[in-house]
Amino acid sequence: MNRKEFLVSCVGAATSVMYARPAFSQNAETIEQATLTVHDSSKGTPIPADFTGLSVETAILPNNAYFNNADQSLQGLIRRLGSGGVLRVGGNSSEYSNWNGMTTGHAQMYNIGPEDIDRLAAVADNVNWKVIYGLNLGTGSPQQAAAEAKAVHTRLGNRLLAFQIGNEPDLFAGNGLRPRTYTVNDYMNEWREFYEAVQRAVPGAPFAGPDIAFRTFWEMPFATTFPHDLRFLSLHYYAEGPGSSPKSTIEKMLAPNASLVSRTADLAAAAAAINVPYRMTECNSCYGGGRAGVSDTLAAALWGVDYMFQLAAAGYSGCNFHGGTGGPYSPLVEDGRGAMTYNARPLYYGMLMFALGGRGEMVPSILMQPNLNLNAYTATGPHRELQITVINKEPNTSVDIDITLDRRYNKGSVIRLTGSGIASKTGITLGGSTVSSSGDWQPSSTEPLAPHGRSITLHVPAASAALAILV
Ligand code: BDP
Repeated sequence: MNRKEFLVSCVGAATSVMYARPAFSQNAETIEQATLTVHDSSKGTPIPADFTGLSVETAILPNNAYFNNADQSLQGLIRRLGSGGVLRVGGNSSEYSNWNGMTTGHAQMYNIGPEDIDRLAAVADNVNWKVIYGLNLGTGSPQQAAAEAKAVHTRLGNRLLAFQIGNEPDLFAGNGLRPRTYTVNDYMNEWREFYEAVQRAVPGAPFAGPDIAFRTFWEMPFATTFPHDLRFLSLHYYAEGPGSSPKSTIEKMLAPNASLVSRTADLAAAAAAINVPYRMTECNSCYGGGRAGVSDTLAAALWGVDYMFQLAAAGYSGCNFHGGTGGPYSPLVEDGRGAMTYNARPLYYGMLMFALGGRGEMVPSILMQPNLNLNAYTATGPHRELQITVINKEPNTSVDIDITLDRRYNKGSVIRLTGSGIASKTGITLGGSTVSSSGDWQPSSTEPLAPHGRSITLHVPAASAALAILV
């Protein structure tokens, strides 16, 4: 499937039709024209209410300054992203955890105890989010996993969306956790053993998997071997990496990535074979913790909102951005002025924009544009309001978009995601406002937008995104 076919198959991601752009448009600060035809009376594809997610390293659990009932900052920032999201706990560190002092004979680096699960559960309750919990396959044992799962299940109850067994097992053959000959069959044999041990301790416990890094040919055998045991299939994705490489650039992060399309096709086929949803359980702009000057810029905010819409349009049930507070890619960062105070990074603003414009059902639309790095997504909200999100990832080219609609609307407004330039790390605003460290945010500058009959014009400056809401 090529990119164009992929876009056509995605309801809600405007199908892009490119036309040749005159050479002069490469100059700084040009303005281009585009049109968007929105089929807002068509039936849409629902965006799941628990689509938004965050992903943290398991190693963060014993840090009582992170998930802590008394903290108002982290909880406020999570809450601002919407009620009913999903926290995923896992990552590389999940393969080196010890459960409650139980030994497995392997070198394990830190201990998690019931009190750590209590704190996680208290925060999940307070913010009304669910949890995906990764069990240690790398250096763990079925007995350890069963005991840990029992404690997690007892405390989280219905908030537990699923357990996963192992983090990126498709990399085990290369990262020293297993022999170089390790295959998906070996993984499935181990998975079954862990799964059965957990089921004996917690009958009916929900599971998902295989939580792989990128070898999506693992999805189909895994799905069809365990067709009745999985709530959803999972995958990870990083747009580029590693963070230490100067080749990890803003330009590369923002470029269309064909591997996401082909991996999604494998994942979707496997999920369809056993009729379950599929979720991006860990992802971000750049692996290796992200790259400063790339993952923590306005460009990452634009990348993030675009990527969330791309996944929603491609049928994903959700998307968990990795980071906690670590690395330049983290949507949240510790304030540095004291324990338990966090600040929103640019990527967080992208997530917040999705929270505002990614509700309800994605409806089809067609974007005609002169080969710009520009995407549009259209969704009808719970009250039939129309949400049009346009993301202009061009550093120097603005665009005027003539929008044609099926339906008539009385009035509209625009909220913008902007900063002082695509590489700016500070001064990012949404609706003219910043997000406070307790998650307070409200737009200070919404522009009115008057629909003329069934048409409107929207100007989207270079390196910015605009959300038009019509009612
Ligand atoms: C993923 C791991 C996660 C890492 C991330 C990274 O699952 O634990 O933190 O890569 O490289 O592969 O940043």
